[in-house]
Amino acid sequence: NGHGSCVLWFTGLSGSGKSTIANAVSSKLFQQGINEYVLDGDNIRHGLNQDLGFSDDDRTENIRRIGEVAKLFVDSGKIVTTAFISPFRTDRDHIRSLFEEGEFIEVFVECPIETCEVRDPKQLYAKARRGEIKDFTGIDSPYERPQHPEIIIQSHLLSVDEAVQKIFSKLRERFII
Ligand code: GGZ
Repeated sequence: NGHGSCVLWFTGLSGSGKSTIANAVSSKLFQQGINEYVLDGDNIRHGLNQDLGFSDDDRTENIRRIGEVAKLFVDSGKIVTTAFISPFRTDRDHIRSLFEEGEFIEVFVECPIETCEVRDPKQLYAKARRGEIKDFTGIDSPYERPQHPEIIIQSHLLSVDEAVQKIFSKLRERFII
């Protein structure tokens, strides 16, 4: 179908902009007639993974299943975009190992937690600070930054369009599109 397949694996804090940027990438790929799909909380945590919560073990299982689903989509020839916090380095590295060299593109959406907390679109940080949500990433549950991500998006410094451009450059550089 005229393009390669890969997974764009977004990782970052709640409120960092993963879903916004992932969806912007997805619609631009779609406009170009590229066979793409987005995996996010809406279609995964509410369906396949509705039995899972936010303990460390549940997050690991969440990410493991998403990795396997992403692999199926990549095998079917798509460009898959995933937007999950995926806080644990070993979990992300395990998923990387499922893919061929070059097929796994880790996109670190780097944003200071202070900025995420000010944005707080769903008031989840506020709830976590009040102790109404336990095990909240960045508050009382860890986030392990990627050490060698293929792409770093500093979402507090770039516009969504600039972030999309940066990701498209990588896809072109790798001859995926
Ligand atoms: C972090 C939580 C939590 C806790 C509910 N910790 O900003 P959102 O709302 O839309 O994105 C967050 C989403 C995180 O789910 P993931 O599947 O991406 O997490 S992980 O990869 O760690 O499995 C947030 C909401 O769910 N949320 N409780 N305790 N985020």
